Parts: sequence; C-alpha cells; structure tokens
Amino acid sequence: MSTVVQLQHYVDGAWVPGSGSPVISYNPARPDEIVAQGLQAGQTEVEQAFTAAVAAKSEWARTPAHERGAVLLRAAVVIEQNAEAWGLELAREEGKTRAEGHGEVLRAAQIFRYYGNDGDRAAGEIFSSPRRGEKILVTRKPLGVVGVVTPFNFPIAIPAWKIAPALAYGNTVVWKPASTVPLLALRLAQALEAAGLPPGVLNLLIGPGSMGNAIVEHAALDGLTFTGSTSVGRRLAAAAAGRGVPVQAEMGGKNPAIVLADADLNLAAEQVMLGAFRSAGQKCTATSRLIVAEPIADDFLAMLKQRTEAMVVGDPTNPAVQLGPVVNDSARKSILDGVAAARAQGASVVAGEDPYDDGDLATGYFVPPTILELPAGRELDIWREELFGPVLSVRRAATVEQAFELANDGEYGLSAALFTRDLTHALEGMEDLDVGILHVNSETAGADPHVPFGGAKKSGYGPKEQGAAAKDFFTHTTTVYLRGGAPTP
Ligand code: UN1
Repeated sequence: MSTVVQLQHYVDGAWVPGSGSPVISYNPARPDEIVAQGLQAGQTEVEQAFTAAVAAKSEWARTPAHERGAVLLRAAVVIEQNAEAWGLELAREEGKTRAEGHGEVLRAAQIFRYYGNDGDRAAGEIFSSPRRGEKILVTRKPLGVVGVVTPFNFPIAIPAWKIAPALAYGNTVVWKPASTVPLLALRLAQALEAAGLPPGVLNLLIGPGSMGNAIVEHAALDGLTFTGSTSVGRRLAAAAAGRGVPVQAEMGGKNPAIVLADADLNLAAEQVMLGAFRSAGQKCTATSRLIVAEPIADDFLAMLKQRTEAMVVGDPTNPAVQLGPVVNDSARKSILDGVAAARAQGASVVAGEDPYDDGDLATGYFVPPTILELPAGRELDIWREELFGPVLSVRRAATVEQAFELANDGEYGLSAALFTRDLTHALEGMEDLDVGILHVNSETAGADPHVPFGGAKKSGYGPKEQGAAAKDFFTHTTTVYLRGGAPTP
C-alpha cells in the first residue's frame, strides 16, 4: 500500500495547507485506497495567490526571455528524472495505464523544453514603412496575471501546455487544477520550485469547481486559459468576456474516424482501438464516432469486435493492463447511462459486456470497452453528445461524400482521423472535414508541442494552443513606429 500524499497549495513561493474544506483523491481502480488528501484552498488563498502574482509580474516580465526559458529547461530535467515515479502516481490517481502515465509525464518535459528554448527564437517582427526614415516593429508583451484552469484527464500535460508558454512569455499564473486528480499538479509546481522559479510567478490552488468563478471574477485577472467540459468552458468564457478579459477555452469533441473502402484495415483497426480506448476514452481528442464504408463494414467491425473482446481490463498500474477505470463513480454512471440510453433508442451492441457486477472490476470505476452500431436514418443522442468514456458509436456510409457529411454532423470540430490509401480522398478530406486537427491514417488523439492544437466549430473558443499559436494568446502586440530625430551634429 503506497503512502497517502499530503496535498498543499503553492502560494508566493511557499507551501501552505489551505483554509477550505477537506479534499481526498482516491484510486479509481480501488476506491477504498486514498492517494492524496488535504484541505482545499479557500478565498484567503485565492487573494494571496493574486496578490503574489501581481507583485511578481513586472519583474518576471522584465526578466530576459532567455533566463525565463532557463528555468523552464531546468524544470524539464526535473520532470524527466521523475517520469517513472510520477507516471505511476498518475496511473494510480487518474486511472490511465502506467505506460500512458509515464508517457504523459515525459510529454510535459518535452513541452517545457520546447517553450524553454523559445526565448531564443524570434521575439517580434519588423516591417518596412511607407515613410522615409522609419521602421515599423511589432513587439510582444505578456498579458500579466493569467488564470489557468485544467481538467483531470491529462493532469500534467495540459497544465504544461498552458503554464510553459504562459511563463515563457512573461506572465505570472494562478492555477486551479481539477481537484479530483490533484497530485501531479503538486509535482509540476515542485519541479518549477526546484528549477528556481521566483516566488509568486506560479501559484497553485487546489480547490472546488466554484474556485474557477473566483478566479475569473478577480479584478487582477488579465487572461484565462481553460480546458474542460463545454458547459463550464462556456460559462467561464462568458464571464471573462463580460469583464473584457481575453480567454482561450478548449472544450468538447465528438471525434470521428472515417474508414474508407480502400484503407489498410489492419492499420485502421489498430488506430481506431487506440483512439477509442486509450485513457479509457477520456480525452477531448478520443475517437468516439466511427464512420465505415459499407462494402468493408462487416469485416472491419468483426476485426474491432475481436480486438475489443481481447482487451485486458484492470488495475492500470499492472503493465499487462490495456484499459483502466474511468476517473470516478459519477463518470462511470453517466457513461453507462449514455450506453443504456443508446441501446434503448435502438443501437445494437457490436462489442461490449453488460456493466461489471462483481469482483474488482465492479468495485473500481470500470466501464467495459463498448462499440455500438446506430440504426440508419435515426438521430441518437450518443452520436452528438460527448460521453468521455470507452464507447465508440458506429455508422455506415454508402459514399465518401456521405462519410464526410456524417463526420461533419454535430457542433464539435476538434479532430478527425481519415483512413485511406487514396491520395485523392485524403486531399478531399483536408478540404471538406471541418476540424482543427486532421489525422490521415493515424488515430484522432495526439498533439505535438510545436504546432497549433485546438478545434473548429464549437470545440474551442479563442486562440489555439501550443506552438507559435500559444504566443497569440499569452502575449499582446505593440506596433512601434520607429523614427530617429535629426542627426546630432
Ligand atoms: C492528446 O490528444 O494526446 O483535453 C491530448 C484533452 C486535450 C488534450 C489531448 N486537450 O483531452
């Protein structure tokens, strides 16, 4: 039995116990096991965090970008050195497999390394002027104090995507991670502390959802970046916009994989399985819809059924396990309710058992990997609503055009995967699929730190994340019309 970690908050360079109500995080594979516990932050800590972030902001903004980057690079080393141990903690607290947990921690290090080096890249632009003796410069400045609100499903990678660029570009941060999976937030703050981040530049508050409101309503807030559910994201974005605060929100997805008749079916089956079931489907980029060409549909569904039934479900810290639990009991209930509703509305089960009702899989928050085929020509909620679990809905398409129409059906447009060996179809997909991220012959999830990440349509709001796109959110530009005076004699 591992030790219980004591949760604390990081405010103005010090670890503090918090003045709010108790918070406990459990192992979702064995809910009688406590992973971490402590007291939540309260309004007192929110005030202290903002005071510290405001006090630190001008000095951090003035620190040369190279020096800010050096702190991030040192943090990357600390994260990497701890990747095994923190990856295991992540698997224990969130429920993704140990290999995925380890991979996520390494990914956080990679993100810190990318932004750590950004201080040595271009810092602005220079234009010619229509007037003699003048140059026009576009320089960048940090927003100031940025609120960072992050979800449970990538408890270190998503914070890294937001915090690394926020700090690299000279902002100070007040950060509220999801209180259901708080442990990796502590680890990230510890890495930055060990790397020599000055006090007040990053403030970590573990608190309830309502703390997101306290952050967005705070008078000292200069920007807000959020990843999480559509309903919370829209509410926070509206509140931020109402106060004139710039906002970046990454929200829902209902991402399709489209398997055309000419696809490499083994590759497509392997990738659809990864997209649908890794992290138990708890990714905004997970594959939750499959659109399969009619002529190959029976064969392809048989391949998926066989692979789904062979999946090893269990404690994610066991290296043989491929699918762990979902994050908590209410997630399990809402996913199972969604499956039951789809079945009641006419969906048929391609693969998937009834809910686990005895043994460890019933005690933990496990959901059987499930594939449902939806009846043609009928509207089912599961086709449009994000379940955030290991559930894939399937429809057949008679033509490529119909496949793309089905893929574009819905309010989200985060990512899509297109499986084809025909270049013409790949090019048509690039043109016609209304998404922020398109994978040709790979799964819908995955993101590299040096390129933009984010959705089309209602999946996101505000500038995209990562790569050069992050700069658009975390800085504002000043256009400088630069002339000299008369030459001194
Ligand atoms: C990935 O696809 O590997 O909330 C990352 C999410 C996304 C991150 C996806 N913002 O799931």
